[in-house]
Amino acid sequence: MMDDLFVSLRPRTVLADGAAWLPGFALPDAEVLHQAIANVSAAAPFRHFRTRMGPMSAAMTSCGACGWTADPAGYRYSRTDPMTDQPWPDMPDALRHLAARAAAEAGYEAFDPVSCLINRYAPGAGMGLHQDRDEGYPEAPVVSVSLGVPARFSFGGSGRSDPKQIIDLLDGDVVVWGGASRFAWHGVSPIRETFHPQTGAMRYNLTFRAINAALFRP
Ligand code: MD6
Ligand code: FE
Repeated sequence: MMDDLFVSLRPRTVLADGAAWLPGFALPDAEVLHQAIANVSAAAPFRHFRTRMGPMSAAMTSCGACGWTADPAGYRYSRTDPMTDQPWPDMPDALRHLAARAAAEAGYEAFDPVSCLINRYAPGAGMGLHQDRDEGYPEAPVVSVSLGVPARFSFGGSGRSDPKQIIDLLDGDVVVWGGASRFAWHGVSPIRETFHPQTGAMRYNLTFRAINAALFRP
């Protein structure tokens, strides 16, 4: 009841051509999502990748046929988890279906993600401005699900210094972007210290991606 009220107070919003914000879309699946995060991270633990710029403040893991990895040499999608040398855990069907339903809501039919990157932000963690451009599949959108404490998200254009929209992503919010917005610059401000009943001080973000198999690395 209260959930319905809050959802109706934050209507679906087109952020830009190809990009839609679906407030609360994933709330009915929250339990399943939390269970999936627990299962995936039991097999493929959260870790802070080190890049040329130093360790990332968000901890990450993945599920699906490949996972996003980083080291000082660069970024790539790998078939195995470099921490365990095992394949990444399977993507649960419920997650794949949620992502496909969200994509369809935003006008992208038949979205079939092969990878889900899971980011975990503790208070103070954030993500600098970036583009998602390692997927080799520009026709497919990225579907992003936020869980737990809020995040201030900046969403710009395809030029790094284009004007940014600032939006607060709350528990259960989904953002879908593709088309003309597929290479929009975006980032997450440092997470404030607050509390969420399911996640404590943490925020989780799941991004579902279709990736060109030719780009997978071992
Ligand atoms: C986050 N999200 O929300 C980080 N990338 O924590 C992303 O970097 C992102 O939300 C591509 C598409 C959607 C996203
Ligand atoms: Fe991104």
